[in-house]
Amino acid sequence: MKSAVTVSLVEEARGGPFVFWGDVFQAISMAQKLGFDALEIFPPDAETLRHLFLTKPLATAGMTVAAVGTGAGWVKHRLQLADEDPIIRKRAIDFIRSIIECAAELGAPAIIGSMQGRSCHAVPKETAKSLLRDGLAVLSEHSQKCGTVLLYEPLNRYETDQANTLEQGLGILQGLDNVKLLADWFHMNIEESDMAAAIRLAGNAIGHIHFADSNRMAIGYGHLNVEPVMSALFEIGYSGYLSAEVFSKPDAILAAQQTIKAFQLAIRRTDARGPQ
Ligand code: LER
Ligand code: MN
Repeated sequence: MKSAVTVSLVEEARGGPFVFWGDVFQAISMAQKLGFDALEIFPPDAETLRHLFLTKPLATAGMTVAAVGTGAGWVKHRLQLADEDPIIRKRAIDFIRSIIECAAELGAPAIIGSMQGRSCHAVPKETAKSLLRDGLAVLSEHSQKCGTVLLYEPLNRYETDQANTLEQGLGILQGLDNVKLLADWFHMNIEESDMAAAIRLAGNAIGHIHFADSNRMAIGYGHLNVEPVMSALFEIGYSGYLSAEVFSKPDAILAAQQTIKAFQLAIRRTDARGPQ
C-alpha cells in the first residue's frame, strides 16, 4: 500500500477536508520531506491543472499523483451528473472528461464524488441513479481510452442518496468494469455497520481509499479502530493508495505528520500479523 496526501487548489472549498492548500509546489516539497509516496490533487478545472506542468517537478521529487478530484465541478460550477437539466448534465460530463484527460497525463484516475448529485423534487431517486449510471458509463469509456480507471465514491447520507455504502456502490457499478470504488473511511464510519466486512465484500472492486478518522481528522486524532479495517485491506490484497482527505487541523504540517506516522504504524502492525 502507498501513502498520499491531499492538496486543494479551490478557494471555494476552503474549510473542506484537504491537508495542503493553494500552493501545489509547496505541497510536493512538504509531502516529499515527510515521506509520502503521492499527492491527491483537487483542482478548480482541468486547464488550471494542466498549466501547472507538474510532470517534471513530481518526477524530480520522486512522487506520483494518486488521484485527481472533480468536486470543483460541484462546489465552484454547480454541475452534477443527476441534474434535471440536460444542458447542465452535458457540461458536467465535459468538465469531468477534461479532468480525466489531464489526470491520465499525470498517470492518475479521476474521482466522481460530489459531482454524482442526488435526487430532488424534479428528479426522483431511481431517475437520479439512472442518470448517474449513464454518466458513469460514458466517463468510464473515456477513462479506458485514456488508459486509466475511473473512481466512484459512495458518500454519507447528508451529501448524496445515490450510494451511501460500499455495497450500494457495487450496485451502481454493476456492468461498469472500468470503474472502481473509492472507500472513504469518514463516510464509511457514518454509514457502514462493519467497515472491515464492507471492505471484504467489495474486495477487488476497491480502487482507492480516503484515509480519514471518525471526525475527518488525520488517522489517530479520532476514535476509529484502524486495525480490523487494515486487516481487511490486507486480506483483499489491496495495493493502492491510502490518501489523507482530512482537515488541515490543528494545521497542515501536524495533520500530514500524524497521517504518515499512522500510515507507517498501520502497515507495520498489520503486515507483522500476517494473513488472518
Ligand atoms: C466529499 O465528502 C468527499 O469525500 C470527496 O472525496 C468527494 O469528492
Ligand atoms: Mn472522500
